[in-house]
Amino acid sequence: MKDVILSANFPRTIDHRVYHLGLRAGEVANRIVTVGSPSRAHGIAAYLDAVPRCFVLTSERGFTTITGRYKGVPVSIVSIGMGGPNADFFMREVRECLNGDMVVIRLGSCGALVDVPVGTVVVPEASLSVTRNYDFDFTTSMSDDVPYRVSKPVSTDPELHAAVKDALEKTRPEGIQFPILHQTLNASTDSFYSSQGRHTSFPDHNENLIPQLLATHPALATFEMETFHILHLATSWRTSAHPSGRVQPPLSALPVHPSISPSHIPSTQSEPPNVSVSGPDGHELQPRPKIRAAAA
Ligand code: R1P
Repeated sequence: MKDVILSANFPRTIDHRVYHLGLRAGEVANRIVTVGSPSRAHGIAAYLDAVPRCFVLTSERGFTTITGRYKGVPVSIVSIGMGGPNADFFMREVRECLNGDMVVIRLGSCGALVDVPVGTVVVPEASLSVTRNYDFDFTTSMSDDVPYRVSKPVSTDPELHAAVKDALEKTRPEGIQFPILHQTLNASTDSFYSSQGRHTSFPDHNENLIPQLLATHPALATFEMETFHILHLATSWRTSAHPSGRVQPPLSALPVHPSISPSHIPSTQSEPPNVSVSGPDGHELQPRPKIRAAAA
């Protein structure tokens, strides 16, 4: 990746790669499964079609993208590491490499706040965020403020949520009887430790956090660290016309990286093409694609 920044606002390399994931248009599909670790990404990629061979890229910053086809449909698996900031890099940078809808399913592990066997699969309906309140005085605890802030919940895409639940039920291995929980609430936290109620040598003032959360949110079943931010960005994102009123040239028209043989890059463009609409001045306006997200 050539280390040249073209714009401080949205940095890309001179060959149009987004700066942290290292991708450019054509290398990531509209349908994405995101996971936390590269080994999991490669494990899932084993189910992709053998032909064409998958595109695999691990960026300088440790994001791994594997793009291939599943039964002919382009899919990417993206390993993003942990936490909201990494989820933010993922969502924003991938969005800039795509046209049309972006469909994201986060597939990850979580802690359980309900008494279910290890291995139970949960497909939450919504997620809220629990974050450390830096204005609370953690040293003295002499503060009128609360040590942790809890957001309103944000919903998953209902159609995608139902599709993920149905697919998991249909493909459940024989002999595994655990229920798939799907009417629950998730909490994404900004720490694996303090804001998930774990006790370390730091004065985190989190002794009452879990009982308080369960009292105010009885459907809360899981703790993890990424889903809320993915859902928040998915529901808040909307495209608009380019300020000039003209449709921006699709990034997917850019040539592929010369060091990667094009025959090794599965086409990511099986989505229906965007339908152009005209503004009052006759210029074409961008339609409004969606970002749809769910988690399991
Ligand atoms: C913490 O150990 C990590 O595990 C969970 C949490 O969200 C956090 O990222 O997710 P993954 O299993 O996807 O890594």
